Formats: sequence, structure tokens, C-alpha cells
Amino acid sequence: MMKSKKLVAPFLCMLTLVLAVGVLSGSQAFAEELIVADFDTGDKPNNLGGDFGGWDKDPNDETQGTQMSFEPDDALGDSAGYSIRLDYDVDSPNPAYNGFWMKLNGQDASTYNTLSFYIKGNAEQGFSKRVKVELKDKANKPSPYIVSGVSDQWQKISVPFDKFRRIEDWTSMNEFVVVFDDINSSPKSGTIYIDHITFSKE
Ligand SMILES: [Ca+2]
Ligand SMILES: [Ca+2]
Repeated sequence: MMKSKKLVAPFLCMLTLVLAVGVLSGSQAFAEELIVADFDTGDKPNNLGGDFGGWDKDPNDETQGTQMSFEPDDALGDSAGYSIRLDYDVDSPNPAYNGFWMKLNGQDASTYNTLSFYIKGNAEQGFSKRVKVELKDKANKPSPYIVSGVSDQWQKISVPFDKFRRIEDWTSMNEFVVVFDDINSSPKSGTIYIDHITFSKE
């Protein structure tokens, strides 16, 4: 009996230490970001295994569209990295919208609260200072957010999840979309770069 009693105090001490370390490392892991897409392989898919590409409201209308390509200009300065380049054109006699889509493969984002990405424009080609992004959960309703103040330098944009009012289920995310349209995009053709799309807990 005496022997086991003596062991209780050191045991509790150890237990407290283990719990403290557990809580600390747990909160650290929680603060880390989930990389959705860094594009650094210069190829598909994204970091979640999801496909992505350019889209066009009317592929038969040759006066509008978004061409996607990989650009060896990494937002975080990695000389071996890539970003995504979007050459958009919504200058058309017809209603025009197009952009970039990327699958999120049902990712559970419910432990995070912020969508972040890097964005810049190409000064020579011109670019819109306002760009619309959307998130969709599995119900597939687009939840839009307008990014403003895009410049020709990389800039980190962080959007709290509560700005995406139409997302009902953060446990199963379907898609991230960039939309160029003939209302928000000025000039109506230009070049935008996007990189390092993440979910994080801020
Ligand atoms: Ca990158
Ligand atoms: Ca055009």
C-alpha cells in the first residue's frame, strides 16, 4: 500500500506534463494552415487531389474565355514554385463570364475559419482590381466574395468564413471558383495570378 501511494504523486506530475504537452501541440496543430493548392508541381491535381482549370460561360463564343496556365512566379518566393496564371476576356457582344474552378474533393474545413490566397495582376496585360471568388459546399450554391484592391504585387487576401454566407456545411467542401464578369471586371480583358490557397484557423 505504502509503495503504491508513493507512486501517485510522481504519476500525477507526469500525467499533468503529458496533458500539457498534448494540449500545446494540439493547439499548435490547430493553428496550422491546410494547403489547398500551392501549384508548385506545375501540374494538376491540387494538394487535396482535386482537379482544376479554366471555365467559360459559352465555349462557342470565341470572343470570351479564361486561359489557365502555370507561371514560374511563386507568391512565397520559392524559385522552384509556380502560381496559376489566368488570362481572362469578358469583352464580348454577348453576356460574358468565365474564370477558374478548382475541386476541393469534399474537404472538411469545419476546424478552420479563414480562406486565404495570394493574388496579383500583370501590369503589362492590365488587370481588374476587383475579382470575385466563390466557395461552394456539397449543396453547390455559390457563395461569393469580392476581392478589391488587387495590385501588380503579390498580396495575401484572408477572408473569414462568415463572409461566405451561403455555405451551410463546412464539413464537405466542393469547389473554389474565380469569376470574371462584365460587371466587376475592368478592364474587360487582362491577366491575374493566384497562388497558395489555404484554409486556416486564425
Ligand atoms: Ca506556389
Ligand atoms: Ca473579347
